[in-house]
Amino acid sequence: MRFFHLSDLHIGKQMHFYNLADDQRYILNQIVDRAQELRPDAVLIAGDIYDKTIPSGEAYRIFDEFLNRLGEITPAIPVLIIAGNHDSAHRLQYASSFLEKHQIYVAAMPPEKETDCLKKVVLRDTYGAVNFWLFPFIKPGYVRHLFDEGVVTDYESAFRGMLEREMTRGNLDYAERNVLVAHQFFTAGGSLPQTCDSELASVHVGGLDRIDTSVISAFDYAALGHIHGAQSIGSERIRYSGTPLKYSVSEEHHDKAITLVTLGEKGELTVEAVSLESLHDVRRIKGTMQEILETARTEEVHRQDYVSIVLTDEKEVYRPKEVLSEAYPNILEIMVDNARTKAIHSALGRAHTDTVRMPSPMEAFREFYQLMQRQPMAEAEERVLEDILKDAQEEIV
Ligand SMILES: [Mn+2]
Repeated sequence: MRFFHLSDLHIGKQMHFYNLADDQRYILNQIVDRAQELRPDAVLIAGDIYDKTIPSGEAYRIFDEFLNRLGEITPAIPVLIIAGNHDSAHRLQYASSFLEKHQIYVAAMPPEKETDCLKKVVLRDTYGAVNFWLFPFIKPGYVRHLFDEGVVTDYESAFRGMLEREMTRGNLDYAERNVLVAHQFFTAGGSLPQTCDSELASVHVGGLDRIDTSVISAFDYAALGHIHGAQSIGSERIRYSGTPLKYSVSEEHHDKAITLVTLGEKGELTVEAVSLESLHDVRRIKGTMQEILETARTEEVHRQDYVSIVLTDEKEVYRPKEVLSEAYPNILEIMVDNARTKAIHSALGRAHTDTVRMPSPMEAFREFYQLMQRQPMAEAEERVLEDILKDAQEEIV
């Protein structure tokens, strides 16, 4: 059994106000071409199909074209889809019973009623059945009512509870071959996956959304979505495929790929990366105005790439964007790194580095308070804020 593992398509996403529709069409067409060539037995998409809960007409059209082109391949390749935290479960569920007739299986809504189960799609190869478990993104509050009081206290107990529920009902048997498709924040014994800027907003502060991989280690393979850089977590069998495109400058060194998984007999697994080539790259350029223009003029560079430019001129350039746009039309941002900006950084008491650490809510508020009140918060005020932040975090659960 060979299948493609994809996730986090984020169709409809913009990057610094650039519409990525052409980039997304290009990469999805390439995925269809690879499917045509490699003939996987299934295509798994582990959540965040769309970037927004209310996708634009254009975003719907792009995904529609993708499914249609995949559907033209014969014999048909089943497509297994779950909802991520960016998707609207209700919208993604639309027409799913119709789509199923065309071997497109969508699980967007978690079980609601006592009698509901997780969606299991069974595909067969020469060794027998492989059960694909479609586990859409959940928050504890989505499923708490299905359990006794006090069972679901956080994301981990909710996720574990849902799997145990299937075992108790005799649906899930780890002696068989099982593949999990899920979209959550998994950690392996306290070690976190490598994150990047494009998924920052999805990952909660405080770590309440973490689920340890021990909860899913009995699966033969876990096809995960949510984290945007391709990586295994804790074991080769548990993997984030990452986004098919770079969605932030922090991903400049990512190798975007389709994860190609081959399951043999129970216990046998091979994971490969099928490289994807994007229409435009996302990268950083650093230098003086003259150096940057010179490179653009004399070297074979992809000028259409999405670029983040750091200017190092000591004498600051007037209207740099107008000049640089001639060489690079798709500029994401222009930053200045010289004696003046270094002085500002050191006056703010920050180490001057290229990466900016996200402050905790407490640190951010402390800084804001200082700025507005021209004095630090009193101890009693800090305690009030701590309570408010704690309440807010509990609400997330
Ligand atoms: Mn995502």
